[in-house]
Order: sequence, then C-alpha cells, then structure tokens
Amino acid sequence: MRRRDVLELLATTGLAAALPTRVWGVSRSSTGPRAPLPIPEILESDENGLAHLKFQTGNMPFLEGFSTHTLGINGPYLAPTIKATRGQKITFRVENGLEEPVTLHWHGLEIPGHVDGGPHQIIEPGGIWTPTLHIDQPAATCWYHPHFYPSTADLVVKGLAGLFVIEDDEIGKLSLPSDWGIDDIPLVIQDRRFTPDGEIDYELLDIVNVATGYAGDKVLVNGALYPEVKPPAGWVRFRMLNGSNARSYNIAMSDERPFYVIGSDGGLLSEPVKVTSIPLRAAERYEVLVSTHDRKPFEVVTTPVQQMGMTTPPFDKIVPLLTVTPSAQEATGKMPDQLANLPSADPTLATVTRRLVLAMDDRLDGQAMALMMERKMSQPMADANGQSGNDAMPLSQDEAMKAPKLGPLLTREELKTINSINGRSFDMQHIEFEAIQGRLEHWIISQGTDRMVHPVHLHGCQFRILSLDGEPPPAYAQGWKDVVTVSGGRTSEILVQFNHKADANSPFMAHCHILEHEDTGMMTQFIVS
Ligand SMILES: [Cu+2]
Repeated sequence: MRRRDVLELLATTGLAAALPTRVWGVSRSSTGPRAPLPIPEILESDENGLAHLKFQTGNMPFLEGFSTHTLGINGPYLAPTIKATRGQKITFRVENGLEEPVTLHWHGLEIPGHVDGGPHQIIEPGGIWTPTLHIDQPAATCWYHPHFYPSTADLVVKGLAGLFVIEDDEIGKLSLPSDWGIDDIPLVIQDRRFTPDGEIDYELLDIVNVATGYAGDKVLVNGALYPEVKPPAGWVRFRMLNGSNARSYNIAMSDERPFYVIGSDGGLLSEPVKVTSIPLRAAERYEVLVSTHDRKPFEVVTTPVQQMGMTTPPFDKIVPLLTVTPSAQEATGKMPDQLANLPSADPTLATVTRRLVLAMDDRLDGQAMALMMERKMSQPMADANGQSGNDAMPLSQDEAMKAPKLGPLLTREELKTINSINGRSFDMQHIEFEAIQGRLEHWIISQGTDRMVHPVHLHGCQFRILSLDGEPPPAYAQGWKDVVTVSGGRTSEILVQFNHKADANSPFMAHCHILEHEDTGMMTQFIVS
C-alpha cells in the first residue's frame, strides 16, 4: 500500500483525524462511590543529602474484581514525587529490585550526561546506581522514568514513572497554590488497555503499536480510573503530565470554563495565559490554575485530537478524566499577574544550525492501516444496550470494499529497527554530532514521508520553541520546553543551548517520546564538549 493511498484511506475511514466535535455536557459514566484521586507521596533527600528509590513489582486493583501485575518505585505503581530546591545536591540510591535491567532518566533536568540516566547507565537486576544531581535550574515540574533500550515503553506502561518537582526562591514569592494534594494537585495522565483477565495489555512488536504508538481505551489519573478530587474553593493548581506512551490529549473543563497556563515543561511562563483547552502531547507538562470560586463541580476532560490511531472510541468523543467537586473550604493561593522573567528567544544569536529528520519505514503505516481496518472488521457489533465495545465500530460495507489487501508483513526482527532519525535507526555506538557547551544552536526538526505525531524530546537542556508545526508557538508554548512536536509533515524549530557536558560513554539522547517509536529506533545521541 502506497503512502498516498494510506492518506486517502485515513480521510475516508475515520481511523485518524476526527474533527473535534463540540459535544459538551459530559454524562457521568459512574454514579456510585468514586475513587478519590490518589496523590503521590513527596520524597525529599534526608539530612545526608540522600534519597532512596527502589524498583519493585506490585499489584493494583485498577478494575473491579481484578488484581493487575504492575511495576513501581517505592510502591506498587508509579513513584513518589521527588521535591528538590534549586542549589541543592541530592544523591540517589537507586536499587533495581526487578529481574530485568533498567535505567532511570531524569526527564527535564539540566544535568551532565553521566548522571542523566539514559540507555548507557544500566542498572542490572539487584544492582544499585548512585548518581549525585546538582539541581540548578528554575522551578519546574519535571519527571523521571526508565530509559532502557529497547524496553522503555514496556517498563513505563507497567507503571514506572514519577514527578520531579523543582522549587526556587522566585516561585516561593508568588503565593501560588502550593498545598500538595489540596490546592496543588499533580495529574499523571496515562491511557491503558487491559486483557480479559485484567492485566495491562502490551506488546511492543505489534505493527500497529510500532506505527501509531500504544493506544489504551481507558485513562488512569495518578493510577486511578476516572477519580474525583475535592479541592477548596479558589485557585486550584493542576500539574499535568502526559505520562502516556503515545496518546495526545486535548485538556479542557466540561463546562468550558477558562483556565490559566502558568508553566510549561521547564518552568513558569512570563505571565498566565488564558485558554479553554490545551494540547498535551506525550511527555509534556503544563501547570494550570483553575478557578473553583463558584463551588460548582465540573470534569477535567479530553476532547478528540488529530492523531492516527487515537480517535477510536471512546476517544472519538469527549472523555472525562477527573471529577472536580469543590469543598466547603477556602483556598488561599493566588494567581499573580507576572510570573517569571524569560530571556527573549532570538534565533539570530545562534551560531550552529542542525537538522533532525524523524522517519518511519514506508511500509509501516500502510501495513498498520490495513491491520487496523482488519481488526475493525472483526469487532463485535454494539450490544443490546447500544454500548459499543472497547474498540472501533464495525466497518461499513463501503469501508470494507476499500480495505487494502495485506502483503507479506514486516517481521518482528524488521520492526525492531523500522524507525530512524537522520537515516539511521538507533545505534548505541553511533554519535550523531558533537555540540559545544554554552553555544546557542538553532534546530530544525522535521519528519519523513509519514504524517504521524512525533513529540521530540532532547536530554540535557531546556529549549525555546521558535516555530511549532510551521506556525509561531502559542503563548503557552513560548516558555521553557523539553518536548516539541512535529506532525502532518510540517517542521518545528527550536533555540537550544547545552550547559552540561556529555561524553561518548554517556551521551545525551534526542528522540521521539512516542515510546514505541523510540524503542524501534527513532532516537539518536550526541555529545557535549
Ligand atoms: Cu514518533
């Protein structure tokens, strides 16, 4: 199947790019008692500057009547929220209690390559890794997760991820809501799919997964399905992380109330930005303030996004993620007019230009499309109550006529290296380029002939977006970022400076944060001298 045929098929089958339908007024999917939103515990270093993290296996009651095998750090699922202050040095004692190798990457932290936790800093089963991090960057909501090649996707989907919150003196003066779990509320948003016996349904080397990334049909927030939170009335701060392997969300409030973006991946914006919805791509974080002054309950929802493979039900409509029911208490946090001083992002100051081209094998999306249609055809019809199944609706006769015939499928061996950057599938031995510490660089990031969404993440830095899919970045994306998306065959540009060194034994990574793309080769590495 040729790529042009794929694009035509996409336009006619509704398997991609459903236009957002404005179907506000979410019907609550549950009327019984609701799970309270779990709040991850805070972990700070002890008096000796030490903090302990242990990878472990666990069980979670995600679905009624089932116990799901999971992975976690210091607990059965997800990980504690690490809190550190600018200027602090923390030594982590990271113990691998699993029977497989891992690494632990501090996503968004500006630290040298040898403590970055990329694919080269392997912690063997039973092993211990003790990196010392010198925290020296503005206040931000970062995160941490394994980065072992090629099993990052499998490790993260089973539960290995946590937030890493950095504080500094400036943010301390702003009187933002900061009562953890009360009016300062983390939201780790992750889609999952379960097998009939309640296990997390995951297989990396499946053609559809490798092409579109993993698509769950349920959303967990901090490890709970559609939970409820009861904050005080006033300004409530949500620290949102898209911790999904691949899925993009478009976050909004069910009653269309506006909210204010105060921070992006790497820290505060210069001033709050009023929005009624915000896209949240894999690995992105946004901090927002929502007013609950009116004490009316509402839902945090996701509306349909344009991303291949991510518009099958229930995501063809608005999906509620979390119910917000304000309590009788009064909140005390404020929304300041001014937040942070950001330097201007002037591309004429850059002395180096680099190009990054993220590519997928030409056969991959065609075969994935054909398989998706085949699976769609084998879906059971909607049941007597009119409830459709977990997946797509059956194909219409017209769609079935157009369904492509499958040729010889890509083998598992071929899938392992099917994706690439700059013409090369990830190679632990290959260094793509050398950057010079402290020099300003202009990066032009594009994709090959595919039209997928690629949220690109760079290690060792925070950058500024100059253009996002060919357009000037919206105000909420003009602050510090470590993820920039390219999609639809367009180009994005960033201004970046690497302030920390990384040698060939522990290079920095540049990769797509759709973890299935990353684990099948859409990653490259560079050094900073
Ligand atoms: Cu990608």
